[in-house]
Amino acid sequence: MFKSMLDRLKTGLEKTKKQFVESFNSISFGRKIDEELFEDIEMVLLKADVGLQATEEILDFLRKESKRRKLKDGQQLKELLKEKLYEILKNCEGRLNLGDEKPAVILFLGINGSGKTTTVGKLAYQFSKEGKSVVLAAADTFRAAAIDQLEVWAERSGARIVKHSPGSDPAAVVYDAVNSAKSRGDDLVLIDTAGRLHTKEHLIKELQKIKRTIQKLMPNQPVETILVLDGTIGQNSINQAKVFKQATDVTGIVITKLDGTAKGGAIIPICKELKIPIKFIGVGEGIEDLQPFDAKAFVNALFD
Ligand SMILES: Nc1nc2c(ncn2[C@@H]2O[C@H](COP(=O)(O)OP(=O)(O)O)[C@@H](O)[C@H]2O)c(=O)[nH]1
Ligand SMILES: [Mg+2]
Repeated sequence: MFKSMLDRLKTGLEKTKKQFVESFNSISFGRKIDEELFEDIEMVLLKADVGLQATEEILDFLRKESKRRKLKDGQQLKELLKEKLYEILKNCEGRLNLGDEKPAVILFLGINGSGKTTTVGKLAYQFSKEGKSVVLAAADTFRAAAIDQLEVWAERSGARIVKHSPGSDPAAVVYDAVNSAKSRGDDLVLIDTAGRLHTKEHLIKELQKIKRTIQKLMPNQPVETILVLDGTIGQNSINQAKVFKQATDVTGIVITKLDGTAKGGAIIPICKELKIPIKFIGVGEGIEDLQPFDAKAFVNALFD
């Protein structure tokens, strides 16, 4: 059976939603607005991993604004909360910047296991479905298995793969991939990288080398640099992201595995603290389970 995007989003956010809806139901929104209700809402937000700072700010807003608007009951307060969450998250909606030339180049970063290869595969599938020719660069040369995994996604998505032998220089793979895409007129190059580097200095050097390689071949193209974050670790991903942000210019975030966690509320502090556009969210392991981040749909899915 075909599932709509909205259904996938709702199913994907089920665990986080439970945290919201069930607690809210137990809070009973028919009741009048008092300090106890605010405290209950605070608990819900903290449990969903919205984080201390963001939760305090939201509660502050709810207290002041409900007074100003002379709200009467919990139901109205719930609407106000939805409004506030949407206002925060809409600042973080972002779309891919593919530039004006061919190929567009998208570089994927993130620690091992965050979901890079899967995201590359899902995205390759979406672009292929739109009729675009996609090249996958197997720049995670750390393990043979990583290259094999990308190869499976290339087959599933109908993309071409450029790979070297395990242990070879990732920048050389990137060179071959971008160069061949340029000469063949392919639309996109998606670059899968390794997440395990010994030190931060090593990470910075490696990323800079890859970026220089791309920019030499495509001097007028933006290098869309996507950081892939594992949604199941909630707010802990923020510190991880800061390391990558220091290492290179990150232009977008993908949050994966939101289907596997009740900590989906962490998207709020991720948005507020990192100030990097969230471009996609992963809501399952399937090839169709990657969606553009839509703040309105996200907030609605939490409360429906
Ligand atoms: N449930 C779920 N699993 C995901 C999602 N994205 C990735 N995964 C799984 O996370 C694991 C690690 O993903 P992988 O792409 O290999 O991570 P990488 O090491 O960053 O390349 C795999 O088992 C994926 O199937 C998602 O959105 N939802
Ligand atoms: Mg991988």
